[in-house]
Amino acid sequence: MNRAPVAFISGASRGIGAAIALLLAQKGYRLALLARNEADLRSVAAQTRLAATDCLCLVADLQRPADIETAVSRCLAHFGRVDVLINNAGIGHFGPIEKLSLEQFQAQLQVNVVASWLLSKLLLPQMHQRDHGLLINILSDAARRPFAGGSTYCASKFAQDGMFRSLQEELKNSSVKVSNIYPGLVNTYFNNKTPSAPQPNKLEAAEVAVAVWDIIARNGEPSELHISRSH
Ligand code: NJP
Repeated sequence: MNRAPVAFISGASRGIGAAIALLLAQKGYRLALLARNEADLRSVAAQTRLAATDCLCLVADLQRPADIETAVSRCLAHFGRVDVLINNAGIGHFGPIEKLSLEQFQAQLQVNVVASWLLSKLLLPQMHQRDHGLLINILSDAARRPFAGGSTYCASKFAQDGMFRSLQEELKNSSVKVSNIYPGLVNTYFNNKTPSAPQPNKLEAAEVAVAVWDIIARNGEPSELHISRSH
């Protein structure tokens, strides 16, 4: 029986999620990678397999609860367990409220808030059963810092913050841990077709991945981590 631990990473087709996948593959993790873009997902999976990891691609749209349920079922059927859930996927719609649509706000809440709640709900029972597990959530400094043009993004990140801090309270007497990471700006594709131009005030996705690994290596400590370059 393969005893290598399993990580489930949402939003693993690029950016921070892909960087986490590559690092965890090097650390000996088996991986379930979720995103919509199958070609991008397979390209990340191919890179993780260079580290000889067992990697399952889960093509799913986090705006669709049925996709999420199918992805979790496929993952548990394949691996039998998930040790670490990384709620990373996120979208951002920015701008004055008059320029934003209700559909954008709803998508923002669905992907960032509802999907990470549902993934946690579906994967927690098997963690409780084994009395072992870790949830790592990629939030944002925008979860504590409102800014002009951030009405929908900040709403989603404040909501995730409240949700996962509540979950920390709910699980405080359990062996399952919840840790929240609050990055500042990161050099990724976020909201773009191409990666943003590297800027010295931005973190690299690989630095966020290292923070994730440090938390895994310390079994969920710290429960809250803020990382950024200067703004
Ligand atoms: O973004 P990006 P990041 N269903 O755009 C996936 C937070 N953060 O890595 O579906 C399923 O490169 C998408 O895949 P695809 C941020 O809020 C960032 O920067 O194939 N998957 C891709 O893999 C977010 O929570 C910054 O398009 C969906 C991934 O999500 C996290 O970091 C600063 C999906 C997004 O990759 C990762 O963002 C900060 C859907 N409906 C916090 N929609 C920053 N970059 O500056 C998207 O404080 N995905």
